[in-house]
Amino acid sequence: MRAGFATLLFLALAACSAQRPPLVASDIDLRPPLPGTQMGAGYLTLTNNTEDPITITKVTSPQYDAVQMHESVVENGIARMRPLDSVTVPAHGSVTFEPGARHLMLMRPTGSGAGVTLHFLSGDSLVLTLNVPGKD
Ligand SMILES: [Cu+2]
Repeated sequence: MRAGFATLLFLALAACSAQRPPLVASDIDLRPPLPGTQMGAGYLTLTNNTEDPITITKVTSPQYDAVQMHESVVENGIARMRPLDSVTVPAHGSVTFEPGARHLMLMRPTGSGAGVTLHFLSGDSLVLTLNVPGKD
């Protein structure tokens, strides 16, 4: 009985992941740092295909020393950015990173490779890896 349940669960997960990955990125627009600067930005939409919210707590990239999730806010008429500790993609919902709002900050390029790889983590779990080819 126990083995039967485990097998069934495995098949269900396999079928699910084959058709629809849990987290999907679209409208990806990465803007590398301009010459002479150390900060680029990244914009994209994350869509959650699962029944549960997915909370992104960290983003890493081999091509950057640090990647931060930021939010642009206007305080006393001055536009500022503040780091976000986490971003939650609701169950069957989407979250957008776009200019003037929530965005990714690509900080200090390491100079490795033409494209950019981004790893999205939820705690210790890797929930999405994106390989974005370089533009030329
Ligand atoms: Cu920023």
